[in-house]
Amino acid sequence: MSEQRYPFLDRVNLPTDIRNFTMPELKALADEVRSFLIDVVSQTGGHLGAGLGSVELTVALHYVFNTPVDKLVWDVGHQAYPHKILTGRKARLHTIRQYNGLSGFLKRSESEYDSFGAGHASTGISAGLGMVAARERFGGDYKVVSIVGDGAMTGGMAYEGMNNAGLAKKDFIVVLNDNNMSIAPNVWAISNYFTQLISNPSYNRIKANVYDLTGKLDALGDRIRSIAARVEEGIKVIVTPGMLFEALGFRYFGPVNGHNLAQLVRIFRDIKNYHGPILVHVITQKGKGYKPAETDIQKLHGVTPFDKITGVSAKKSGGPPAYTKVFGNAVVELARQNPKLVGITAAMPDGTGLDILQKELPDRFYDVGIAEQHGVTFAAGLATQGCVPIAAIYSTFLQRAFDQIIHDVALQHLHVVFALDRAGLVGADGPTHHGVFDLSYLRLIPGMVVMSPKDESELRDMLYTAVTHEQGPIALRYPRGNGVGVPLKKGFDPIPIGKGEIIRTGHHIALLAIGSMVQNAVRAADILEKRGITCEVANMRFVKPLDGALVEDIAAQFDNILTLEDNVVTGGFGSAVAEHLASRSIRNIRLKIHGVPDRFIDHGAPDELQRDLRLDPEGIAETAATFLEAHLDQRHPVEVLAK
Ligand SMILES: Cc1ncc(C[n+]2csc(CCOP(=O)(O)OP(=O)(O)O)c2C)c(N)n1
Repeated sequence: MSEQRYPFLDRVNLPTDIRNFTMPELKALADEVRSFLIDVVSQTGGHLGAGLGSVELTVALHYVFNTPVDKLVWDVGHQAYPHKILTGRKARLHTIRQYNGLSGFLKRSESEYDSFGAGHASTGISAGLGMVAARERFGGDYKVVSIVGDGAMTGGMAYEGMNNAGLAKKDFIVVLNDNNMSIAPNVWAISNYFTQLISNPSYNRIKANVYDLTGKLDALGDRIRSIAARVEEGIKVIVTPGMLFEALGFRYFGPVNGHNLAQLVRIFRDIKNYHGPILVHVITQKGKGYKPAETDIQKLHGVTPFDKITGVSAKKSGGPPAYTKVFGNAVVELARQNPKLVGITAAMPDGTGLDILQKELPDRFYDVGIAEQHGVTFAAGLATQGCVPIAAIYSTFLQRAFDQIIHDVALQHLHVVFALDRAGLVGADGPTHHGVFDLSYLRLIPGMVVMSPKDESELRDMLYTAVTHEQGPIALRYPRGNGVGVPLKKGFDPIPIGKGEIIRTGHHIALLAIGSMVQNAVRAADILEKRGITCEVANMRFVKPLDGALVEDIAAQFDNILTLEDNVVTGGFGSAVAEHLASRSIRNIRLKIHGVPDRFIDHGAPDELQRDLRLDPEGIAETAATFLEAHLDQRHPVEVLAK
């Protein structure tokens, strides 16, 4: 960092360093934070748009509040890069999302300023309220401020938290950071409601007058202020009847221009010592201050390294199509064949590939907001009336809807197709986003079919199998990133439910693999062959129902079986194999379950993480070889490999 480029930021390591800044200095600092953010993220990649939009808000909050004693609770966390810059981490920002580097989200173990970890949306209000309750219990003296986006406000948990907070009536500040965007444009009524709050001219005029009045009354103390506030409340009820936040027990302040530092500082200073739950509605612009991000907001939400001048990504295009894209195209093909088919996303049209359906057949597409639980029950409702809903939800976010899958879908044997993108190790987003639990949490549900394709062509056939299954819930999960490059045939072929396939024959050891691990198993077999060890490789396709006959067949031929999955070893694919062998009293074979160990896996490039966990081809080959070397040791017939 050069002296001339960041004269103010160079003076700042922690928020205490800015608290005696003048307003012009503070503004200069905010500009430098923005430039620094663009400088670094253009080289590292990461989340950009949300951070650019929250620069002034972050500066103002750390200026006015006594962090880290006062607690800032950032919802989701992808907007917190400016917060990281101002809280002792600017020198390490260039390591963000990299192996052993800073996390791309909030992380309690990373900094005392990260009062609550995040990555999934809509948790901020509940977590903040918990801190408030603890403060009341232990008699602490600190403020709690939860910063929540308008996108996160489409998640039901935000209202569960507000409802509770309004009832508790304790001092608690919620900042609604409203940029009218989720990752995609924000959806439905709540977003319209926020827009109304901003654009209702009569209300705004009165509101501004009332706020100015209360502002000018500073010297006259709390009494007049509270009378003025009551007048303001009365006006609000007349002008915007049924105000949602007020009804939930929050005092509403705003809208405030989230890029006007002086105004932000003033309002935070004003409300800081007010009592009861308060909501400050701050209007920001995603991508603010960087033209390419302002104009292509969605694209520059999360970025790979890019050219700072043009905003164009340095990522090379080409190569096999992404699984997401193959899925999105297949959905459209199938939807054209079957008028009952509809697609559902929870705020991730581009991420799931359903944007293709949205574009091609808009009336067959639903974006329910960041509301996975609702999305699943909504799908269940659709299924009761003969629709074939495809709920396309990332593996990690579907965790939210576990009970809905059981109670609303599976228990009623409803034909809902679950398409879980980003299964396995996702890489730079890290532990909040790895999709490594789905095989376990889906497998235990009665009547659920769980499958995973070995490549993008099989993904198409599995999707076809799923939409024609008609006998209850069925899930397919596939990884982030590009397919393996196999040719895509025209049309679809059904896959018999519960049938795996042998894709390579060998003599020394059987590798039973699921999903993306099939490719790694084949490459591991190549490596081992050079060492004189030949492997039988099975593409098992289904975790449930497991191809028990195939497992028994293999057990009859091989003393050594290695199962491979990019799911936790607990309760996943390998467990299914072990349970099957045990249920048939097949005990004379050695089984090793190789997968993601029973701990949370940090962020890093997917290949680095796979290498670390010995799930890359070399690691699998090594694991298999070591397993075979121990062949003479018959003391451990079943072994779970968990580092
Ligand atoms: C439960 C869950 N579902 C989906 C996502 C993916 N996601 C990350 S950020 C985001 C949009 C958040 O919008 P908002 O809260 O308005 O924040 P902004 O990016 O606009 O600052 C979404 C949908 C998530 N993080 N968590």
